[in-house]
Amino acid sequence: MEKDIKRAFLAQINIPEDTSKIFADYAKQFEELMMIYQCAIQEVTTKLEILSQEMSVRHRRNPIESIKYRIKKPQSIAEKLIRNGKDITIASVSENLNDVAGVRVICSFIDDIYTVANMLTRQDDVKLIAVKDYIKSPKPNGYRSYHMIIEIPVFFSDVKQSVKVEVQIRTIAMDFWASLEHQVKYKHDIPNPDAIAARLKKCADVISATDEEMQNIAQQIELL
Ligand code: 0O2
Repeated sequence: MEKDIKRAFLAQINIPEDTSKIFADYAKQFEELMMIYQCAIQEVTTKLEILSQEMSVRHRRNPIESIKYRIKKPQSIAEKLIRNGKDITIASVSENLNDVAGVRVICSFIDDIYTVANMLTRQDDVKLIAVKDYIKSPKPNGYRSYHMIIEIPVFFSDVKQSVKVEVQIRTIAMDFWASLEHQVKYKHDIPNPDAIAARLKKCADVISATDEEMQNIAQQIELL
């Protein structure tokens, strides 16, 4: 069943047309897998929305500014599997990729990031698989964000399935930076990319200092 999965991926990214039955079967399996990830995203965003609603009513302020989500595109799924030397099969997607389902939480202050991470991971149906703290250890390019891989149960008509979701938590300023840097990364006709990277790194440092100072001010006026 697995041997020609690549064609199903290609179908998803609309490269060659093929009408064979086997091709349709793989495409269907891929669609089902994406449905499972979509449902997992719904579970996690619902948890976060409930926390946000509760914090708005019961507490002085809500640490969650906004919630975004995305399913990784078939082309990016295939590219990442190839980059990591993994098989291009349906089974390989769930075995080797942790970030097909992605949820991003935007907070005002740095401390809010850790508050939200704790509120989510202490729920007893949330299993924490891995953490990457790019705030305490920023990437060399200046990228800052708190990443968690969590596993949550999704209840279908006949089965309970554990699904991995990548949760990225960052401040408004970190998100602003990451979205420009992401666009730069995928633009290949930039003259003098090293100079742009250096300017972005400078912005990341300014943003980090600003995030810290904003938090200090908020603490001093007892907002936090
Ligand atoms: P997209 O477009 O968001 O799908 P791993 O998954 O652990 O094997 P990986 O993928 O390097 O290894 O994990 P990591 O470092 O946790 O990064 C995962 C995601 O974080 C990326 O997904 C980006 O969304 C974001 N990210 C990480 N580093 C950077 C960075 O330097 N700049 C920006 N703008 N975002 C970053 P994808 O798959 O790269 O992209």
